[in-house]
Amino acid sequence: MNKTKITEQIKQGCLYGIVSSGYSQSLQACAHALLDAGVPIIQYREKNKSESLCLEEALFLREITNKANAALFINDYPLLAKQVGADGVHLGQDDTTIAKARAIVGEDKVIGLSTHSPQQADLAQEQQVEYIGVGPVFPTKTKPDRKAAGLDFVAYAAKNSRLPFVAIGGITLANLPTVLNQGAKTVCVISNLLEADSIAKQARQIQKIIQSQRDKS
Ligand code: TZP
Ligand code: MG
Repeated sequence: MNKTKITEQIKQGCLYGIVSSGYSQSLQACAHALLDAGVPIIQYREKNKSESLCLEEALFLREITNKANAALFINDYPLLAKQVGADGVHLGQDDTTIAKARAIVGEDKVIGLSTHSPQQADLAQEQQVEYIGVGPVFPTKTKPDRKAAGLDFVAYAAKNSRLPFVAIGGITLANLPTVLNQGAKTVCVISNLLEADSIAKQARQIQKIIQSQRDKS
């Protein structure tokens, strides 16, 4: 998918899905469910798998995201993103530098950068990235070592970030309106989606709330 279209989508507001193993359904089933629900962006996030398995899974995700006309991002690994023709790579503060990642993925791909404080969000504005992650908004077992940055950080990003941002961390169907009320447009949800009885149904409900907030503005 086109880089401008993806960044515009993040700016306007959408659900950003992440697939990861360790949930009751397979990675493949999780991805299919998210795409069936029309989730436009999927990130592949695996921390402890072999390179060959990551390649196999990322290629599978590329195939099905292409069919669904959805964007695919790879967490942490610019080389893998390049190898599978992903739309971009998502980096944390301690991952490969933006310059190195850019040299690998190229100018026409999206780079996202996680930020955890207003100071990091400010610094990111000067970097060659297309969007920032903002969080964790709430404490989350998906990233237990990282203290919650809070709803105030979402409000700060909404007010000050020229880059589109994705609010992440502990977001659920129940607390989503609070996050959107702070000015978030796009949210990323992992456990509240992947642990749902019906991932597709949960994704549709979350997207309905995002859409109704968009309709108001
Ligand atoms: N970065 C900040 S919080 C987080 C990441 C990857 C985890 C989000 O997962 P969940 O389950 O939606 O809280
Ligand atoms: Mg990372």
